[in-house]
Amino acid sequence: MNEVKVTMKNRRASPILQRLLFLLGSVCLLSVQGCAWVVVIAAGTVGAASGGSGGSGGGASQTAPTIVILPANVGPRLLGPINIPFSISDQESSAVNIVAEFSLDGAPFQTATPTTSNPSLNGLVTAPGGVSHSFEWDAATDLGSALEVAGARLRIRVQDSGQADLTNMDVTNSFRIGNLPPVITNVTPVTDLGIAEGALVVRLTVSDTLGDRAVIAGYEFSVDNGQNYLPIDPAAITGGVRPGVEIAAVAGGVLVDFTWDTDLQAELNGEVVLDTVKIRLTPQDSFANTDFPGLPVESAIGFTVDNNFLPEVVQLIDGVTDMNNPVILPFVIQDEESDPVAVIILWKQ
Ligand SMILES: [Ca+2]
Ligand SMILES: [Ca+2]
Ligand SMILES: [Ca+2]
Repeated sequence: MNEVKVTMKNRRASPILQRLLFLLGSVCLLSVQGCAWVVVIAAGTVGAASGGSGGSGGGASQTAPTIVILPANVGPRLLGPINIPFSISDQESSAVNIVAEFSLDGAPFQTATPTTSNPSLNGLVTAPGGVSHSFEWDAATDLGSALEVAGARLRIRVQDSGQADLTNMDVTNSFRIGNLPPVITNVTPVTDLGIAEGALVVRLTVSDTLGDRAVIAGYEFSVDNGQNYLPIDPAAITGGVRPGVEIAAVAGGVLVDFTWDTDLQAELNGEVVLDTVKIRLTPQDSFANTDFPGLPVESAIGFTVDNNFLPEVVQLIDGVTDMNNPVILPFVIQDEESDPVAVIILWKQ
């Protein structure tokens, strides 16, 4: 009660205000516990009426707390708990309350769900030089079924405990949350009449919804119509998107290719000398230095790889002509793959 009287004397309150304060004093008589609370409200009201600003300090007036989110630039985050550190300064070191809100891709701000481990949003300690706190946002809950958002912003508004003013705030930059892996489509070996021989160009389309860079993490082939796959030897992959080469994928897809040396593959493990083959490729996202493998995609149809060389007669020794004995004709056959061969012998006069 004493504090109310002093405030009135200093500020020369108007008759209307004097009556208001008298009423407030009466409320205090009815409830001793409520007195301190009413005095604070009354003092703040008088300060505003006399033109005092929130930032002037001094006397019983309250300056509004200020908040700074740190760091200034929030980088991309994986979908999950997102920790946003901030600092709150208050001239009177008042306990403060915060309200955390988020906005996705420019939509209006709405309440951000704190994680269960996040400390209370009320009664945060402050100091004139600032006190560090953090807000842990349960972004996965608020994003619902969205696994990837290009532009999220989080803002935190702050008020002195018991004050209604929430105008002081800070907002993050627009940052990205989550990731969808890249997608490969249209794996198409470029063959002549469906038959590949030697170096085979394989074309494919790679897309990523947010344009992340991608690599092909798995190159495989199958000779049993896709039941089992074997790795394509890295030494047999050249050009274009060979292993480790990053692809600047875009949402609409980018057409790329690599060359598979099927002949070298045959030399290395003999699997594709003459076979009906399928190819399977697995993309991987390089976003945030984490592995986001996409689904493996196989070539839609099988194609024939034919690196089987024809046998050759490399030596034929003239037989000895002797009408009384069989004619003996020694010859040498060579085959690159040591295939068994059939021999047809023709003669003419
Ligand atoms: Ca304050
Ligand atoms: Ca991605
Ligand atoms: Ca052969």
